[in-house]
Amino acid sequence: MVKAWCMDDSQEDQRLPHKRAGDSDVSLEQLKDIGVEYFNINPQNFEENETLKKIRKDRNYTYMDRIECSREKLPDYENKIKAFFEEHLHVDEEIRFILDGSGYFDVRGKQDEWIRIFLEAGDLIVLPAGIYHRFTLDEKNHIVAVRLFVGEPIWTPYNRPQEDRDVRKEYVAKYITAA
Ligand code: KMT
Ligand code: NI
Repeated sequence: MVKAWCMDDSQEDQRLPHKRAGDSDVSLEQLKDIGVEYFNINPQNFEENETLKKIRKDRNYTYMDRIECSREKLPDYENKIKAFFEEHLHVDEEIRFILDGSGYFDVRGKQDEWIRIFLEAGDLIVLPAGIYHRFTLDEKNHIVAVRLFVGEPIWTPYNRPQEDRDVRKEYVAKYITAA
C-alpha cells in the first residue's frame, strides 16, 4: 500500500510528515491520474527479482546505480539535500527503488497542491517527465535507493517555473488539462 497524503502549509522542518488535518489520504488511483506509478518489490536480492526484471525490460531501464543519502555517506550533503528539496522537474522520468531507510517525495497534484509520498524499503516510484517534485529525508536522515534510467543518465533538475519547456507542456496536456 502506498502511503501518500496532502500536505499542510506549515513552514516547520521539511523532515516532519506535514500531514494535512482531516481526510488527507491520497490513493494510488489519484497518483496514477497525475502520472505517478508505484510498485512494491522485495528489496532482498532485488537484482534477481522477476518483477523488477520485467519492469526494467518493458520500460528499457538499462541503467542502474545506488545512492545513499546520509550526512556520512553523501558527498556535499548539505547542498545536495537543499537541491533535492527545490521544486523542479526533469526531461526524463525519475525512478527510485528504495532498499533501506525512508524519505518523502513530494509531487504537485491537479490543483497544484503538494502531495507527500512516503517511501521505504521495497517501494519503487516512477515520476513522469515534466512533473514538479522535490525530495527530502525524514527524521531518520537515511535512505538507500537504486536509481534507474533509460540509457545514459541525465539528472539535471530544472527549477520551477518551466512552463515554456516542451516536456512541461506535454505533461500538463496529458495529465492536468486533459478531460
Ligand atoms: C533525487 O534525485 O531527488 C534523489 O536522488 C534523492 C535521493 S534518492 C531517494
Ligand atoms: Ni528530481
